[in-house]
Amino acid sequence: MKKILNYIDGSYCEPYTQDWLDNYNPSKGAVYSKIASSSSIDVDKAYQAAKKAFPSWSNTTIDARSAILLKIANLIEDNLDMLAEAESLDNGKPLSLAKTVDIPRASSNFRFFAHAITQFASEAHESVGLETMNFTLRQAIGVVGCISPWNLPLYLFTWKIAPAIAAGNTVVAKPSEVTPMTAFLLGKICTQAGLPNGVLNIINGTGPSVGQAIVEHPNIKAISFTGGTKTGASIARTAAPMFKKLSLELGGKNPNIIFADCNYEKMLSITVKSSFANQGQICLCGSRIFVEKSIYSKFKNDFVSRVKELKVGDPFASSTQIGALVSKPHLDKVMSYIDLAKEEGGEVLYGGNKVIVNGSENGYYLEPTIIEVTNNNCRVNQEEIFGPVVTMMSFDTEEDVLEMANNVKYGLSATLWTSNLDRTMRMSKQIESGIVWVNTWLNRDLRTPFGGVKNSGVGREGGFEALKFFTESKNICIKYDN
Ligand code: TXE
Repeated sequence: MKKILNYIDGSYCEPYTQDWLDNYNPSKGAVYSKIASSSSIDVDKAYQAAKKAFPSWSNTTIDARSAILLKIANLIEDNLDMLAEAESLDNGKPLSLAKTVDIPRASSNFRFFAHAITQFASEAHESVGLETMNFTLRQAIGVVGCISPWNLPLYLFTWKIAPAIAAGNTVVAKPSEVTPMTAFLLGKICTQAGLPNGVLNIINGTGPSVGQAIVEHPNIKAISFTGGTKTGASIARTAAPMFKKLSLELGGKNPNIIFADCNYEKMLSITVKSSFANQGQICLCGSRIFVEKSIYSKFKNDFVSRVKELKVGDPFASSTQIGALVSKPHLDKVMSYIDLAKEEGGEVLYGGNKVIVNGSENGYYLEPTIIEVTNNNCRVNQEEIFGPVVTMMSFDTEEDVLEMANNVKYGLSATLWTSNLDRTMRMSKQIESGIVWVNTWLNRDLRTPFGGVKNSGVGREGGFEALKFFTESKNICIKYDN
């Protein structure tokens, strides 16, 4: 059976303990490869390689670093089909999605930061009249840790690694043990692109073992993490007393707010996507839909009939719009929320059942599910489900919906559908979230800050924010005689 190895100092290697985890193909519900189940010994080996590589890499010219990142971007593009197939097999997402979103975005991440680093400048402050000149150095931090989740595997893995290495750091990275395949394949691409040995080291294994060892490592100075809010809190508890730099991109329970004056057709088709793209396993999905009362029953009918048309099936079939959920435990978790919704008095308007796909009877398929609720305080409206499940309810006034949108512990993103500019400005300013999309969803310009407030995390990724995170700024103050 194929083995997913660690990538340390430019070479693939087995874990020190020779322990292995099963890797599942979610579309079949069957084990199809073995994953290195590494320990702190492997993490330290990776750290040593990264430490050795740091002096030279951090002093490599911006042009040379940028050129290598561009080569990685090109190689990802050249291997689009192979990587998309691997992603779809490992994660259960439709191949069409991996081909058009995940892998192209992984390539864009490297391309974007290859260019961004050439434009990254720092400030100078002249203290006029005092014969003093200050300037800011932004220096690479050293060895940094990047820990990523399973929902957008290569997309989010590269979103962290690209700025980290562009800024001159060396990296110990851990992909999710649920979806390690494309990160494993990236190792070879980095070698082909001429990335010096030790600049990127990839260690596979579980969160409590490998993730924890990265976070606890005394000399890994910064941690960039995307994943669940509980895990983020545990990472913060470990890293904060060690005074590490931390960027935490956590869960969401995002409101999708629909006013009667919106462009209805556009709203309807994008709402289907923002509800169910990637099986609803995107932290940015609009999982709480609020609809203005005057169009509520029309929306309810139209939305249900559109969602009924979505084709759940084998991720490799071209007609498939919704693939398999990522794992059996995750499917069970999502289904438990559907049961909870019923207990709480919610009405399942559509879906709620497992789907049996011919030839893939053990796959983790679930119907897209719409639940009508009457109270924003119920648990299904407050807790992150992270699957193909949305709730919907009506609202009377702008004030009411704003109160409900903000009455949740998360604050990652919000979507607003309206043609009223005054309302757009009023609401955008008051919604508690890191991102507000108006008349669109998941529209990403990589220069913009990305991250959440409240329990959705701390820190911002994207553009110069990411390069600032992955550098330490130092003020140099020079006094001179006139
Ligand atoms: O994520 P984990 P899980 C949400 C979603 C989901 C829930 C749990 O609601 O149902 O989180 O998912 C590593 N120290 N999101 O449990 O565990 C882990 O190995 C260091 C939202 O699968 O947070 C993996 O590499 N690392 C989210 C990464 O953390 C640890 C995407 C994320 O996995 C660790 C995924 C530890 N102690 C889930 N424990 C988003 N924001 O997009 C685990 N890890």
